[in-house]
Amino acid sequence: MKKQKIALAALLALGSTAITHAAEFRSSDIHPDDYPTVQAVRHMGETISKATGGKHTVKVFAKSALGGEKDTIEQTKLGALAMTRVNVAPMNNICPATTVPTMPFLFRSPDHMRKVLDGPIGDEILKDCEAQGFIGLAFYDSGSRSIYSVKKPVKTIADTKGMKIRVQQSDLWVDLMGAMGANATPMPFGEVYTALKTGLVDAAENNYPSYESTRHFEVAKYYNKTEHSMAPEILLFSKKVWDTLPAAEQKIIRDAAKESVTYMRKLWDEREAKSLATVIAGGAQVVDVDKASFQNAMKPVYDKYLKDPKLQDMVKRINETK
Ligand code: BDP
Repeated sequence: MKKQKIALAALLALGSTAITHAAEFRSSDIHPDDYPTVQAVRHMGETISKATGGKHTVKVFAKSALGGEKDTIEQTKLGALAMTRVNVAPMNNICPATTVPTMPFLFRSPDHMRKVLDGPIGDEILKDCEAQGFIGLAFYDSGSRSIYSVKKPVKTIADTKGMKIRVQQSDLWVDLMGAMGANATPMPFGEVYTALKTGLVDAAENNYPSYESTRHFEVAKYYNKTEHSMAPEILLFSKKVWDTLPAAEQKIIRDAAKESVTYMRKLWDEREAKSLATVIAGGAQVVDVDKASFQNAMKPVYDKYLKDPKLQDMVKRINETK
């Protein structure tokens, strides 16, 4: 009884807006249950549940159960969904700063990427999404993306000329492939397997875990190590829902998200190695690529997407990050 009175007094002291009901935050992901992004958000949910004494929980809907990334971003903006875990690419047209970590050949290594995204630059990018209705909670790893092709290997940029390559739904990606001389076909992730199989596209591009979990390696057996982008994953919370939560609970959610990054990275490193072994056992061929030939063609992409001095400065600081 006494405890209840104290709790009530504390809540009243915070003002009426601070009194919220217990919530089950629904979160979406296009990946299957065992994928590191899904596991990481579930882990975050457990942390939140513990820290709020079971008041708030997170339920992750995996495997595009609530739609593709463009749809779930929209639902999150409207507040119909509390959270969504997506790649930064479909945010490129919405939140300009997300183009920076998507840029081709920007990060020198996974460590470089982690260092940048864990620091002030990462926070600036996350913050930039707020004006568009999203609380950027964290970045997750997504490894390097490389082109995988059905009919022939890709060894230099001459090989991508005229190739139809599936990309994520982002203008930057269309131009990135254009700079390689390829024809980009933007489409949701869930449609790629059929597109490769029916010849609608000649190739797609992704990291090892996605190439493996989707079984794309069965159709496109050349995994050509272009490693052209390390576009990370981003975890977004609906600003509409966020604004109904008391500050103390917002802090719990932010901290739980940051903490889940360490957990995710461990799973990620393990999964990359496991996926590589699986695709090789399944007949995929990993092809070495003349990376410089691709790198040298990227200037038009930098010129077009980094017109804003703020973004140019970010790239400069990223390059200077040791
Ligand atoms: C994967 C990302 C996922 C994207 C997918 C894609 O984890 O968020 O939807 O690539 O290419 O690596 O669409």
